[in-house]
Amino acid sequence: MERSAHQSFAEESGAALAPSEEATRDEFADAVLQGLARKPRSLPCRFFYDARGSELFEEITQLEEYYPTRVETALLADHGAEIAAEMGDANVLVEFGSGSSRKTSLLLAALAAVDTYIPIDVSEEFLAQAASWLEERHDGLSIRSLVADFTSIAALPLTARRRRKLGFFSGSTIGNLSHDEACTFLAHAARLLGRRSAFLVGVDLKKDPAILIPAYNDARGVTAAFNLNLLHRIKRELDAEIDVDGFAHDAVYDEVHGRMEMYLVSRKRQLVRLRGRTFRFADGERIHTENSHKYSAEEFQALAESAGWQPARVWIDEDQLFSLHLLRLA
Ligand code: SAH
Ligand code: AVI
Repeated sequence: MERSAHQSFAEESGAALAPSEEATRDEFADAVLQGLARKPRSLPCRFFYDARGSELFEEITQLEEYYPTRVETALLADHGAEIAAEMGDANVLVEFGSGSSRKTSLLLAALAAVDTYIPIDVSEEFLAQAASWLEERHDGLSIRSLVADFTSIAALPLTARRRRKLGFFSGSTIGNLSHDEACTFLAHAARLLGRRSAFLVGVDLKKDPAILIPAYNDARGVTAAFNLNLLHRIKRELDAEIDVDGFAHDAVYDEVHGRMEMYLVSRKRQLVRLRGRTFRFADGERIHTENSHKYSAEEFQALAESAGWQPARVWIDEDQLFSLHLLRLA
C-alpha cells in the first residue's frame, strides 16, 4: 500500500490523508465476515468510529454517567503547569486516537514550545473538523493529520524527525486493547516517538461496578445507539441484510479480567446476510463489540515498564476515578 506516498504528500500539504475508500471498505468487510464467522462472534471496536459513531461518542462524553471525559479534562486543566514542568520543551505533540481534540487544546495551552501537532485517528471527518477547531484557537500551530490505525502506523511525518516529542493517548482508549495488545502498542509508540520523548496516557481506574455499569449503559440510551450504530454501518456500507432492531445493547463488568464488555444481543432467531454469506443467530446469541480494561495505577505502571517506558508521574483525581500517567524514554 502507498503508505509512504501518503506520508510524503502529507509532509508537503499538511492535509489529512487516508487510504482509498475502497481499501477501507474491503478491510471493513473482511473484518466483519471473519468476526461474524467466529464463535463466539466479535467485531473490532475501531469500526465504531464512522462519522455517526464519532458523533455518538462525543454525546457519550457529555453524559452524567460517563465520568472519564469530565475527570480527565479536569486533571489536564489542574495539572497543566506540572505537565509543562516535566515536558515543557517538547516541540511536537503526537496524539493517538485524537477524536475531537478538545483535551488537546488544554495541553497545547500549557506547552508553549509545541509548534507541530500530529493527530492520528481512523475517523477522517472528525480529524478534519478537529484540525479546523484547533487552528482557530492556536495561532501558528502546524497540524499534520494522519488517517491511520495507530497500532500499525509505520512512521511519523518527516517534520517530526529529530525533534523532542510528547505522545498523548487520552480517554483510556488504551483500555480498548487487551493487555498484550497494549504492551505491543506501548513498545510501538516508544519506537515511533524515539529517544528523549515522553508519553502522557489517560487510563481509567478499577472501581465499583455500580459506577462502571451505568457509564456503559446510560439512562438515555446513547451508548446503546453507539453500539448499535456498528450494525447500521455494516448495513449502510456493506449492503448487508440486518434487522438492526432485532439486536439489543448490553454492557457487563468482567471481574476476572477487570474490564467492561459490550455486546450486541440477538433478540430473536434470525439471519444476517452479507456478501453472499448467511449467518444464523440464535435467540440471545451475542456479538462481542468492545472491551474497556480498567487498571490500578500500579498495574498500568508495570505494563508500561514491560514495554520499555519508565513511569515518571501519575495524577489521580480525589475520587480515584481516573489516572493520567507520564512515561519517559531514556
Ligand atoms: N482521545 C479522545 C477520543 C477517544 S475515542 C478523547 O479522549 O475523547 C477513541 C478515538 O480513537 C476515536 O476518535 C476513534 O476514531 C479512535 N480510534 C479507535 N481505534 C483506533 C485505531 N486503531 N487507530 C486510530 N484511531 C483509532
Ligand atoms: C474510546 N473508549 C475509551 C471508550 C471506552 O470507554 O471504552 C469508548 C466507549 N465505549 C462505550 N462508551 C464509550
